[in-house]
Amino acid sequence: MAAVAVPTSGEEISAQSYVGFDSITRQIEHKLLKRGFQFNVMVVGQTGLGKSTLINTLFASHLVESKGRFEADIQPRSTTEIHAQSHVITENGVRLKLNIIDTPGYGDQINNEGCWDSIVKYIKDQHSAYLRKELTAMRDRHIPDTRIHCCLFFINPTGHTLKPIDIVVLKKLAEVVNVVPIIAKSDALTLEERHLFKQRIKAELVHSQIRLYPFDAEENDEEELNLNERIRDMLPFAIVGSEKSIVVDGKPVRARVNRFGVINVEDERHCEFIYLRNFLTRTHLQDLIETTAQIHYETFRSKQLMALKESSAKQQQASTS
Ligand SMILES: Nc1nc2c(ncn2[C@@H]2O[C@H](COP(=O)(O)OP(=O)(O)OP(=O)(O)O)[C@@H](O)[C@H]2O)c(=O)[nH]1
Ligand SMILES: [Mg+2]
Repeated sequence: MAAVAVPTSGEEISAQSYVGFDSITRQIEHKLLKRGFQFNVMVVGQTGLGKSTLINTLFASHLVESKGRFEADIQPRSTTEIHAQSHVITENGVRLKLNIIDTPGYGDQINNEGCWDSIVKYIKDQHSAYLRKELTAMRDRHIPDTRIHCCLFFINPTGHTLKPIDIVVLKKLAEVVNVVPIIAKSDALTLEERHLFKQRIKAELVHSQIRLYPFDAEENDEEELNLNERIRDMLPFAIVGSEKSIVVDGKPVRARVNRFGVINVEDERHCEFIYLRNFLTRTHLQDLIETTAQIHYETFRSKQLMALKESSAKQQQASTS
């Protein structure tokens, strides 16, 4: 009888007869599709930069109230409190539960000290709620996820530099959430000005030691690393938002009209809106969700658990002395 070679531990072998575990990807897919995906995006930035408008543009329907006027007699509306809205978007049988958190613009007070506090607190509160659910004895099999997966940070299109307040807020946010910077209302800049502004912002971020998403992970393959590099090159995305459709060549497009003509939001020669949309929905959706859980939430969780341990050790010490 021929001796059968015993595979060494860890060696890759293929099954001799069909076992069927290759269907695991279909099983996972089925389960995930049934549950759907939850994606939570937040918009942050100075007042009037088009945060509410961009949300509407992104998801191509009028989801959030913005200052954009439909009729001449409607007063402009400014966002006055942190406001979350949920929507379910279905595409080819995939259900995306989208939570959009609109925040009031900051930076128009004389004293802007602490204007970011409520925003950072909101982000941490979601981590805290998740941790509490995770720690309960009878925890649910599936914990609803309200953690912010992506924070779009709006930069004023001045063409010069970031405001000191922006640097402070960016720093605070980057500690707790995936921050994606965007140049708002980029129709205010020529392509040349836009390019120079981007370089300046990048240099300022490096100077202030602000490290933004995407982060390279050890498990990333070459393709993913290249993609991240391309995204980092492009950041901040230069965006134009609009809720209005204008008919161009017989087709309705999201666009703005200014003194230079029609700016088509979805035309990459005009702005980088489609790059942002692809990044959010096609290439980095899952990574934004994973990074939130594995980096930001994990940091929060270990800090909280350490604090809990310390306080219970102190209590014990006090009761024995
Ligand atoms: N030129 C230009 N105007 C824009 C753009 N996006 C929005 N606007 C206009 O800017 C104004 C403010 O837009 P909002 O979306 O309400 O701004 P916001 O950032 O939500 O404002 P707050 O809620 O007050 O912080 C509106 O009149 C919009 O039509 C853009 O890309 N370019
Ligand atoms: Mg608003």
